[in-house]
Amino acid sequence: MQRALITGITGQDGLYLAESLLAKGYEVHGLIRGQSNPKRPLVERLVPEVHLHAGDLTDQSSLMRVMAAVDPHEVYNLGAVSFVAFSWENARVTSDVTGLGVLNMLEAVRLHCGDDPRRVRFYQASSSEMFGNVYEVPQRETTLLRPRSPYAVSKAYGHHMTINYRESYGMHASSGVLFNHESPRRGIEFVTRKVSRAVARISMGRQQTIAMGNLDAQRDWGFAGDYVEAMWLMLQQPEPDDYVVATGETHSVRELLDAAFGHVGITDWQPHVVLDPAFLRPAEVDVLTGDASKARAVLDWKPKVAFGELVAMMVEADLVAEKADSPY
Ligand code: NDP
Ligand code: GDR
Repeated sequence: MQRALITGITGQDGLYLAESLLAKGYEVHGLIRGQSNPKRPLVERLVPEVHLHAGDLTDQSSLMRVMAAVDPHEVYNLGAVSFVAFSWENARVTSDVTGLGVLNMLEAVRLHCGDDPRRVRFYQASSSEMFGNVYEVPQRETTLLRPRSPYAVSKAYGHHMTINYRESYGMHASSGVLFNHESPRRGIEFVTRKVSRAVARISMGRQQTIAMGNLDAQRDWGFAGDYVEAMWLMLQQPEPDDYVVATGETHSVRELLDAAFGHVGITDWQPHVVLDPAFLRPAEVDVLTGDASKARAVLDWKPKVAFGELVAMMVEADLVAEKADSPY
C-alpha cells in the first residue's frame, strides 16, 4: 500500500488531497502542529482515516521523527503561512515557515532516504505569487521570478531549494507552481471566500456591506479539487520536474463581485461594497495568468471547473452553511 505524508493537512489543499489519495487507496498521514490545534476536529470529521502526527515545519527534529514513524513513499509539503497580506506584518515567521520550513522538510526527506535518494518522492507547493511584477504574459515554468511580498520571496526560496535538492542529491523532488485555487473550504481571509460568504449573508439580510481592497487586481482562479490532482500526477512521473498549474483565464476582483452578487440576483453591488485602504497591500501583484501547457502535455492534466461555476459553488455552499448556522 502506498503511504503519503501531507504537511498542511488542516488547510484547504491538504483536505482535498487527503480525500483524493484515500480514494486512490493510499494510507494517508498528516502533520499537525500545536498542542491543541483547533482544526484537528475538522480533519477528524472530514477525513477520519488520516493518521495525524504532531510536528512543525520550523522544528527539524519533529519532521525527522514523523518521517521515521511514517516511512512514506510520497511527501506533499503544503504547510505554509499562506496569506500574502499577513506576510508583511509577520515577515520573519513567514520566512521561517514558508521558506526555511521547505529546507527543513527537504533535509528530513533526504536523511530518511539514506543511500537511495529516490526512495521518497517530494512535492513542493510553489506559487504563482513568485512571478510578482511579471516579466511576461502568460507565466510559464521558465518565466523569471520577481516576488513582491515576504510570502512570495519565501516561496521563491523554497522553490529554488527544491530544484537544488533535486539537482544536488538526485532526489525525486518536484515543484508545482500553482495559480490561485479556491473552494468552499478556502479560508475566509482570501478574497473569493470573503466575497462568497459576505454575498450569502447580504442576500439573507445578515450583513449590509463588505469592506474590500483593490478591485482591479486580476487572478487566474481555478478549483482546488482539480489542482490537487495535478500534485499527485507530478509525483507519478518517472522524472521529477516543475509544472505551472493554472486555468489560463484571468478575472478581476470586480468580475468576482459581479459573478457572486449576480448568483443571488443582485446586479448592482456598488451599495454593498465599501473600499477600505486597510485591505490594500504595500506592493500589489496586478495581474497573473498561467500557461499550463506543460502540465497538459506531460501530465494530461486540465482544469474541469470554470470560473463562473466555481463562484456559484462557493456562494451556494455559504448559503447552505449560513442557513444551517454552521459556517465551515
Ligand atoms: P492554507 O492556508 O489553507 O493551509 C496552510 C497549512 O499550513 C495549514 O494546514 C496550516 O496549519 C499549515 N501550517 C502553517 N504553519 C505551519 C507550521 N509552522 N508547521 C506545519 N504546518 C503549518 O493553504 P492552502 O491549502 O490554500 O495552500 C496549500 C499550500 O499551497 C500552501 O503552501 C500555499 O502557500 C500554497 N499555495 C496555495 C495556493 C492557493 O491558491 N490556495 C496557490 C499556490 C500555492 P494550521 O491549520 O495549524 O495553521
Ligand atoms: P493572493 O490571494 O494574495 O492572490 O494569494 P487573495 O485572495 O488574498 O488576494 C487576491 C487579490 O485580491 C485582492 N483583494 C483582496 N484580497 C483579500 N484577501 N481581501 C480583500 O478584501 C481584497 N480586496 C482586493 C488582493 O489585493 C489580491 O490582489 C493566494 C494565496 O492562496 C497564496 O498562498 C497563493 O500562493 C496565491 O494565492 C497564488
